[in-house]
Amino acid sequence: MFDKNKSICVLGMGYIGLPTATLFAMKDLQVYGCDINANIVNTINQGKIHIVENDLEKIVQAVVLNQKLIAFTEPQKANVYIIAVPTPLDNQNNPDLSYIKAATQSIAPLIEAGCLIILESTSPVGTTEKIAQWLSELRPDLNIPSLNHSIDKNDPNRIFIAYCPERVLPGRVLIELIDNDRIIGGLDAESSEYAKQVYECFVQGKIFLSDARTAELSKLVENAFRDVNIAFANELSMICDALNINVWHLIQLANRHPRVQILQPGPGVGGHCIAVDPWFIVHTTPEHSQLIRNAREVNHQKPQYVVQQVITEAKNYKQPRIACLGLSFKADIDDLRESPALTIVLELAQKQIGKLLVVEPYIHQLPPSLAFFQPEVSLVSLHEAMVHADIILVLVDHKLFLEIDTGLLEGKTVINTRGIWQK
Ligand code: SAJ
Repeated sequence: MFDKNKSICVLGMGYIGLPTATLFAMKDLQVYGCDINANIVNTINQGKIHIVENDLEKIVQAVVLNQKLIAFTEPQKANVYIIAVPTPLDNQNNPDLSYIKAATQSIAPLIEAGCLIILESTSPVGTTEKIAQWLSELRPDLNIPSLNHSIDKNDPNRIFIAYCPERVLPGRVLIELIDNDRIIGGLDAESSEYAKQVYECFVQGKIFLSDARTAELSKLVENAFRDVNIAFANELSMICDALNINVWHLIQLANRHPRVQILQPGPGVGGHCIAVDPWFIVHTTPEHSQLIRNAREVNHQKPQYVVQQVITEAKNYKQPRIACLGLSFKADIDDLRESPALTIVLELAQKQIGKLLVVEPYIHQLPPSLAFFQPEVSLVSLHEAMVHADIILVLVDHKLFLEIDTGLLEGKTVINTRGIWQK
């Protein structure tokens, strides 16, 4: 079914779409990258990238140079279409499928019999079926599979549709796209099989076939599982504060049990996946998702708990100077999206708790929301913050912070949301 002469059109040149398109192009397939943002398209066509991801720029440069990857603002005719557009939440925490719908509508006139449409965007259960439904309305001339209507693989009028989620960690995207096991869920067995052949081009992990609904839920469940487990750790940290027990030591001891593996508490859960995806489950089955919803709420409220801790401690100082260590959503990346650290610092700035000395080695200037509060909020070096602050608020466990001379902490109040410097 699939061979090197087939072309691929990837819709959405973001954190997943661009690396995926690049890996196919590296395997000598003709790839068209499509994004509605003309700046992103121009950047890619110059062999450059608009996101931070290890090793990506040099391979984008190579595949753009040999014209295996060409970016456009409109989708191009191809044999395989991969939809990798955002699925954000609206302000009621309901999934917004408008980007997926727009992408489907944009490819509908281009699709020919024999084409494969792959959805990669993290999506609520039933979204792949929605794509099939939208396409059957737009293209009644095509024979479109559904979960209860399998079509012969040789039907000359048929198309193929599958859901193929990724599970890669930012910063390791290229390695994990290649090495991770993958789940593929077709609307029928023929669609799964076709999608498997496509990903086998570069995936070295095992590929497991399932149906579209199971594959959709699997992606959501992986992130919800992690969210629930982090919520457990975050709840423990608050219980321990109330009981005056060191939560880090407690977890270390409890994890000596052969079947217990508690995760680490923190200032909250950030990023654009774990803090978002569990809501997709809650949205589709609210009456059965109480634990998942509660966990999400525990993690969502943790930044407010930290803000209160700082307010309480700041009352001990006339003009408190607070070192805020880290802004990113996790260690050693520059990504501030949905970052609990940023939420906390912003709230402290708005509440005018004191002078905020922000240390974030992965950025060169404050984000506009914080820059607004200058000079009460400033971006400083680690040394300057450690020397001048009364309160040290640890928000991210960047490597740089682990190595400080802990003698500098003497006489200062430490609020340690990440449990570093325990020894
Ligand atoms: N966190 C804690 N305590 C922990 C572990 C993490 O507070 O013990 C916090 C982090 O500080 C961060 C947040 O959770 O704020 C999320 O970080 P993460 O490293 O757990 O995950 P992400 O968001 O970078 O990537 C996740 C991954 N999913 C899982 O591990 C199940 C990744 O494999 C997915 O591909 C990605 O979401 C995604 O795109 O869905």
